[in-house]
Amino acid sequence: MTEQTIAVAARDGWVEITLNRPDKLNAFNAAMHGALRAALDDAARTGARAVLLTGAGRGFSAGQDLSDRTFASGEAPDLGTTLDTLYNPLVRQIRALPCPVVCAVNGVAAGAGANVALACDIVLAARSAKFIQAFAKIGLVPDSGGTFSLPRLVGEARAKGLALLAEPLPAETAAAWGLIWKAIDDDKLMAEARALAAQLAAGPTKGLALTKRAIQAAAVNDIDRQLDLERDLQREAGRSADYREGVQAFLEKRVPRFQGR
Ligand code: LHQ
Repeated sequence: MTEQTIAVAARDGWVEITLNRPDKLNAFNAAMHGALRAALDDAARTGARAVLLTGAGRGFSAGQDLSDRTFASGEAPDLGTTLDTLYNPLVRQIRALPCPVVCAVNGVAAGAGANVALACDIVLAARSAKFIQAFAKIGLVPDSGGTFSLPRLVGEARAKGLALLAEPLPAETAAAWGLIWKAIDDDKLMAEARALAAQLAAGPTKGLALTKRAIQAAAVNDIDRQLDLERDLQREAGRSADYREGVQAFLEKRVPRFQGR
């Protein structure tokens, strides 16, 4: 029987995707990459207004499956190709998805597993979860966008500490450092993550998607380019039905009914 490497549940306007190789702490193999990319494609194609990504069992993801034949064989594999074909497209896809991606880190997130989580837009983590830049333990370089996101999120000193020492960072410290949005009691994580995904999905999702784009672009733009981008995106947002509805609802002192367009 084929392993169901992910589970997908359609919710009310949003999609919940669960990495589903719990015996291996949801380590990534090629099948799981393929299934996850297809699920994200589907979410975009069907106009999902938010995505929630989490892991089955006691971990979020332990990164690359090191028992995968390609990696365990002892031969020198071309890991650049692995990044080109699997991890980099995944990170690009998450960042380009035109809706918020919430990540509920339910347990340990190590190696590429940690950095895929950090590629999501809002990261919640169970208080017992840990983030480990495990790469240094096996002679590798942080990948899946880690060397981009870590120094931007926590500064160079902490980024280097995390990447060079590969020590587990508890969820609460990750939140205090600004690496993630919030640490949450384990038993409340999924309820809170689902409530957040539902809240985002009921929001002005066209505007939220443009906001996501603007904030991501700020990592590489200077102030002039960023001001120009804000102008362009605000022009687009100002033409949306949700903007009209938001203003109308404010003036009528009622709750807005956003449609994501
Ligand atoms: C695993 C794994 C795993 C297979 C736990 N693979 N089975 C790399 C190469 C190519 C290109 C792209 O980029 C990358 C990026 C990377 O992600 S490199 C980093 C890969 N990940 C790691 O080095 C982390 C390895 N895992 C660990 O250090 C520990 O498992 C952590 C700290 C995550 C959790 O520790 P524990 O809670 O003590 O659990 P455990 O070690 O007992 O693991 C539970 C099971 O999961 C165990 O299997 P078993 O059959 O003995 O119960 C592990 O072998 C398996 N597992 N990670 N990456």
